[in-house]
Amino acid sequence: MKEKIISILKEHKNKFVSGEEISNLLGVSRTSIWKVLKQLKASGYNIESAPKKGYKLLDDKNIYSKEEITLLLKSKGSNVEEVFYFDSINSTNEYAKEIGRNSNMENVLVISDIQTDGKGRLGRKWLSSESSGVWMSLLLKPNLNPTDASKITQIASAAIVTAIEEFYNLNVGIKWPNDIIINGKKIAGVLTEMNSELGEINFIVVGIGINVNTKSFPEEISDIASSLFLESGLEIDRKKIIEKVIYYFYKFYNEYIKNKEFNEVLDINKKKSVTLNRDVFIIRRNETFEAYAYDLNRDGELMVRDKDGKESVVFYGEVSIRGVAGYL
Ligand code: BT5
Repeated sequence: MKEKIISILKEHKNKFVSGEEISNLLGVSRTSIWKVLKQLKASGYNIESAPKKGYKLLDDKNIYSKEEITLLLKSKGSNVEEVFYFDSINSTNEYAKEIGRNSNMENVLVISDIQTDGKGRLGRKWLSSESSGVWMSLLLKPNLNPTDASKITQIASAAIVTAIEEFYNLNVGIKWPNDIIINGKKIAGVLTEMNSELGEINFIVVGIGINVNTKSFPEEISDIASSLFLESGLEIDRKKIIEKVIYYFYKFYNEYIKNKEFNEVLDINKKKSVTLNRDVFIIRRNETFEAYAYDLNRDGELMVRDKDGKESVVFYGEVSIRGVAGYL
């Protein structure tokens, strides 16, 4: 009902709509409408109420909630079927995996304002502070071979880059396989996790973390991390970033799932790569070796050449990459 009342107020933005009118439209009592309006005011909506006239929505900017995100996605015809929103959660990936294990739902988007135990790859941490970033996970159930799951990371990276470049005049790079980089610093990361058995995928969770309006970072990552705000000076409503990233994600994902067409994603990953055409350290468990990264193959895996000229493929998931001359 909350979502419906917000829609009605938005349709009449800056105009009064009476309690009776809302009550007739929704077929519920004026008392329950009054209760919802009270909740909406408490959660930040600027609603004027006047006796006999009713209610007028004055401002709904920057409200980060299930209803606002759902309405925005719906208004753009998104493939997302359901949004779960939290003010705080341990990790949106963990929650999405739980839904994946316990239900038949898919195309579910889990979002939290804060993550208390945000996860990176290989057991690393993802710092996810309040009111500053987009921390979200999509639950998918594609009919794919488990070996193709790494392509989902590249689809997400391509979507993030394309979306960011629509809003900001910034040059965005991809550090293979999952880091989004601006001016040499990390502003976003992707963590794809899969649950599969007997050669079949049960579900995939793609977790996306984007530092949008973050003003500063803790010392442990301040050398390597940045945000869209710090790089551009622009503060943007996080919902807009969500909507665009999700839009491009599904554009590329549907192309791949329905038509097995991965070329556009591969092209973006190559064109935007800050890893290709340079010497890199490949860090695999306790072993590190140096090689020249010269291409991505058709599946988006990194192709490298070692000092003896021997060529090999580096698979997603098992490695970290560092530039020989620093983080990149
Ligand atoms: C990643 O891992 O980059 C994947 C990040 C995925 C985060 C999303 S948020 C929503 C969803 N729910 C989750 O729990 N996770 C996903 P990796 O490549 O392993 O990078 C982790 C490293 O990035 C850390 O070891 C830090 O050095 C650095 N780091 C941590 N927090 C950061 C931040 N907010 N911004 C930039 N760098 C960060």
